[in-house]
Amino acid sequence: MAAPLPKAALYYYPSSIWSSAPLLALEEKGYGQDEIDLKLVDLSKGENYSPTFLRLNPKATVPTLVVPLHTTLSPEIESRYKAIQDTKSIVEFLDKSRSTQSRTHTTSSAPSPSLSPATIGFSAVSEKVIALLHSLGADPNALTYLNARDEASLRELASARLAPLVARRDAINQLLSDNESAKIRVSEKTRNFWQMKKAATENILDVYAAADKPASELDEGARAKREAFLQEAKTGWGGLREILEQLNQEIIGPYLLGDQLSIADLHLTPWLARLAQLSGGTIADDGNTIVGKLEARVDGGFSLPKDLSVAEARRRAGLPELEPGTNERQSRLAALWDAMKERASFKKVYEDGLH
Ligand SMILES: N[C@@H](CCC(=O)N[C@@H](CS)C(=O)NCC(=O)O)C(=O)O
Repeated sequence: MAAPLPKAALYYYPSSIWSSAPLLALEEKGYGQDEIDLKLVDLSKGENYSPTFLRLNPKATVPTLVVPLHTTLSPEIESRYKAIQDTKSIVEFLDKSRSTQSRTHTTSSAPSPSLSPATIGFSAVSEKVIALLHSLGADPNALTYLNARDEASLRELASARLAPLVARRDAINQLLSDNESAKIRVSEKTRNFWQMKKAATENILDVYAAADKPASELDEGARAKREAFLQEAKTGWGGLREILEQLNQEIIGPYLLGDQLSIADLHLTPWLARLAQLSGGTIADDGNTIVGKLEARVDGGFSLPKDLSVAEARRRAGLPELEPGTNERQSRLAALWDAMKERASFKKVYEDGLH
């Protein structure tokens, strides 16, 4: 019997923001269940810092896609692999690697639309939006740790996020001590990386661990740390206003590039889903509600222009009319949310709620 064909493996964590982009892509591109191995990396246990995972991705992030090299697709030759280590390249790879014409290496008969922008102009918009979503100021993971505007919301945040942070710190400590006792052997570079991640984790942990105490009971150092944290949170969340305005402006509607879904929508959706969740949004909310909650969280006085008609946006997305004759209006981000929410890919990736 012929050896099985080498397969690609997607390393992911179900509730991670950026893992959701390739997971949406797998559905949208019609990949068969057995075409790609899904390998869970438990971020809450710090599994991404293990030496094995670091060999695949020295930045220790998911998603990571390990693909067989083209020249060795023949099963007779021992397979060689390369790891694709960032969300943008992974989604592009998944888009290019399944086409409607090719029926080899697939058990799925689902259609496989191209998700690449169709023109040079659209490519430029798409690149710009993806770069903006992955920029430092827009980092949804940082905004997750910083989701507090005052001492009360800091207490709430700490009670939800302290345990996973402690687990991560402990996992890194274990790796450092295993290396110290020569149970494992890693390079100086890896040891430094662990130490850097440990310090970053402890920085936040210090603030969370003291969250229950009123400021008057904190020593000077802890009080200064809390103040710096709340200031960073304010700056981080405040900076989102401009980013939301820019994104909203770029969206043609209902999708970024009009009535056809494209790659950038697969980045926009997980980004928006996490920020919506952090702002108190739920899977049941429609676009106007989600964007309203986000606007209130970022800056109570701000609202994106509602320059699309809901009826028109729904028509463009191929969705049934809601109540005939209403002239409700919405922002472009809201229209994108409503359109994405109806897609099978979204329903699958967010079946357990927003994350
Ligand atoms: N620039 C990376 C960012 C990926 C990223 O931040 N992944 C998060 C999960 S959404 C992660 O793996 N974090 C683990 C960690 O830093 O400990 C990409 O685009 O893939």
